[in-house]
Amino acid sequence: MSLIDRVEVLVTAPGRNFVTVRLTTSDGLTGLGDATLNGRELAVVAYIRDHLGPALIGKDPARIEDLWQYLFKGAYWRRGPVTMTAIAGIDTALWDIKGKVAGLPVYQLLGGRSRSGVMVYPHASGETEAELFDEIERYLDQGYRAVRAQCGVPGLETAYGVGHGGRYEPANGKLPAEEIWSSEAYLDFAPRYLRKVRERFGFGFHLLHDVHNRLSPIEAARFGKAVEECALFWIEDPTPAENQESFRLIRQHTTTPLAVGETLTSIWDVRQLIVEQLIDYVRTTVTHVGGLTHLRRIFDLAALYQVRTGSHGASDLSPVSLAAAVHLDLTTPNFGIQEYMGYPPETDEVFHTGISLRDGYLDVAEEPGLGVEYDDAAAVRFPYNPKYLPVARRLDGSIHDW
Ligand code: CS2
Ligand code: MG
Repeated sequence: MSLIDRVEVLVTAPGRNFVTVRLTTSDGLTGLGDATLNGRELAVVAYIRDHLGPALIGKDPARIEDLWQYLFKGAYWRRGPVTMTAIAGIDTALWDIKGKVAGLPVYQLLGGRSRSGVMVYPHASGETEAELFDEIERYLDQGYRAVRAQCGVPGLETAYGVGHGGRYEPANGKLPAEEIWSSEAYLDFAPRYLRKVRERFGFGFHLLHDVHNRLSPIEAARFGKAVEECALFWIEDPTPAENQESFRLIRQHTTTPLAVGETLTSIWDVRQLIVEQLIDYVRTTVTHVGGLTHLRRIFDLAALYQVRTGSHGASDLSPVSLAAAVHLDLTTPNFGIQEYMGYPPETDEVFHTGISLRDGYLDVAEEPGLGVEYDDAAAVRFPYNPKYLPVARRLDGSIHDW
């Protein structure tokens, strides 16, 4: 019988930091999993290296479900981003190995195709409306069916979601940068530019917008109402979701669809949002909810309540995460959309994937497992480079949700 022989935690920064788990079996098969937690990478490295990894040696890699329960329940301490990201790295690598053993792509193990491709949305952003409009035009010309729009807010020096003359990368600086936020300025400006986007480009594509936890429930309700005429695909994270019932208030006021979940780490964190139909899209992702084994469970719960999926796919999730997401998206009946920002060339030097993009749809290559190769020689050229996500302060200097 083939057993787990080696657990490696690989850290590299080709464009940004990524943590990758590589499992090797006694008969020489390897599996990869993403375990990147932006700004907290080394906490996950230590958790796998010092706690989970040693317990896996000599175990049967075929028993994915049992190993998941073992790692989750075996800690006694439950949930949380560090734990769930560490479990995800291992779980995803186990699915990769199972696919290689079977000689099948992972999506075949999950039930086979439900669709021919996975609709994605890229990020269009600009410090000014003119820059934003140029980016939207560029994406629509490239054939995307959906675009997320984020614009700088007049009067505020920085805004989340806005790239500065290139890719959007919020993790920056050896300590968290401090940004100033005004919900009043945002509430005044954002509905106006979103309306202009529709006036200029029409309604023939899906338009998305991320609120990034910045509003209170009643402010979010007002925002949702103000953008109803834009027929948005969704507004994302209108208010922090620790208090799941607060979405009831937003719901009572607006028909704008709501999406939540990128920072949440388990089915219990989205349970009420789903079973009370307080959201329309669940944005949990492979890497932060304990891998494919647990994400599948969330998606199945969502299906019962007509909630669709829309997984987080920012480029701080590695190409291994994207591959795993696309395999699951291909099979999930209640799939909605997948976030996709693409990667800079350095990232592609380390992670080789057969993922293809055509007419705004992603697909995987017909290779066994996840279809991702990790290039060790390239990876060592990009050493770990500690970086932090920013914090936000209100105009009076107090801390706000970033
Ligand atoms: C964002 C992310 O993609 C999104 O919707 O909310 O860019 C988020 O800020 C980063 O993933 C944080 O690491
Ligand atoms: Mg977001």
